[in-house]
Amino acid sequence: MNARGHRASAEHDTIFALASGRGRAGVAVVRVSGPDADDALAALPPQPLPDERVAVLRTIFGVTNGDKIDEALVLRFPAPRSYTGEDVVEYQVHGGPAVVSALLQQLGRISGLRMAEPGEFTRRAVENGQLDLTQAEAIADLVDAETEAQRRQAIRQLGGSLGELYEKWRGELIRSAAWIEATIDFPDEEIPQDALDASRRAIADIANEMQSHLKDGRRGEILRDGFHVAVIGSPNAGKSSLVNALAQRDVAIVSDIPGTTRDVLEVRLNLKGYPVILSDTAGLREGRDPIEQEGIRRAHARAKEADLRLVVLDGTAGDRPRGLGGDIEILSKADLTPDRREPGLWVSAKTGEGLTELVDLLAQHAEASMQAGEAPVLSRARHRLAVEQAERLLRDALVASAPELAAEHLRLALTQIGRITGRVDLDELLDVVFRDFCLGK
Ligand SMILES: Nc1nc2c(ncn2[C@@H]2O[C@H](COP(=O)(O)OP(=O)(O)OP(=O)(O)O)[C@@H](O)[C@H]2O)c(=O)[nH]1
Ligand SMILES: [Mg+2]
Repeated sequence: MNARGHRASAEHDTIFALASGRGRAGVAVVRVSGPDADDALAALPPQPLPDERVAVLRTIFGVTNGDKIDEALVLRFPAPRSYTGEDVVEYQVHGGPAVVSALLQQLGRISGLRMAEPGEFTRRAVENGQLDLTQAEAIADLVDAETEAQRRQAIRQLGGSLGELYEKWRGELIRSAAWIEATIDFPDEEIPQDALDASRRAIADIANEMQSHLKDGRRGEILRDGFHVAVIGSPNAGKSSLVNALAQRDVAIVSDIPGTTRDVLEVRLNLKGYPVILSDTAGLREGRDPIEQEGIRRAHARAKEADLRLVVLDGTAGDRPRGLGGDIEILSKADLTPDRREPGLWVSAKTGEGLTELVDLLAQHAEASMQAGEAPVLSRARHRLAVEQAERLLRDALVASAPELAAEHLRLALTQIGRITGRVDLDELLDVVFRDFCLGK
């Protein structure tokens, strides 16, 4: 076990994989991690190891037939100062698929080496205490980030801000738990009352902090997943045309036959740095056939789930449906309606009139529900569930009728928090803190 209580991975085998993207590219990166990484480097071909952390140009030869594979830049990152915390070797080769597969094949022929499973490098980084789980998630988010705001959130989380907050809570709770456990384990000792009072106050403070941490309008999760906008309205109102115009692509079928759209169709947009997912839906009316009825049922369901409902009203129609439960209403087909008596945002999918204003409006709504302040935000439902349960358990601990019960609630709360960052080695930590606080001083 290392300082953070994670098992050192000396018993791990050595793994390798393409670390960069698939397909042809100028350069591809192949990573090798594990105790045999250096030996593998020294085997292709047999020659002394380069200095650590210095890029060196090497000609790579096959182990079996001595065939020249490629000229590569190689880098060594000896443990523990590497991504995984193990010995790591990286090859930068020319990014052709045949080059990459030849190198992977050669590595596979070295005994003790095997292909990495998806995510295995990062998993080892977590196991070796290089990253906590929230940081591992942040790496996945950073790789997936499509917009500026997503990138900012991921990089902040990678910096450890979220993990640090949870670790701070965990550290304080462990102290409080230690005092309460002391009253149980050492009933004859004099446990200072003000220490117990301070513990209770700390628990109450953290429960309140958790409460406000949870009251964030799901902004971190929305930013990760995208802000969902359901486009709803009557058949033929121009919903699909509008979605196509906003996406600047011909994604949805448009026709003058009412009831054209049946399925829910999603397009991802980047509106001023914010990820927005538009859902085109079936026009709402009494469905004519079972398929259309199912489409309408899906439209209602999507509207309910969405973060925002954009109602498209047919600008050319005399009577317009009201009460569709929209957050924003727009009037369509502005180009066909030169004589507009009705106030509102008029939009034309055909001429582009009003689209800039609509994009601004959507971006404003997206920004308002995603923009984060300086405080670290929950970015996954997994975090939210754990914090919710932990808060409840802390409140239970505060009103518990006996110290044994309070201690049990606290332990469960600690486990919940520990699960978020991946640090659940509670007993060990409790022992350490307990020794410091209650016995040895
Ligand atoms: N001139 C003009 N025609 C439009 C505009 N928007 C839509 N239309 C026409 O209106 C008709 C219906 O458009 P759609 O986009 O298919 O309407 P919808 O709301 O998706 O209809 P459903 O899928 O049936 O619910 C088509 O003939 C479009 O070409 C517009 O801005 N200007
Ligand atoms: Mg449609």
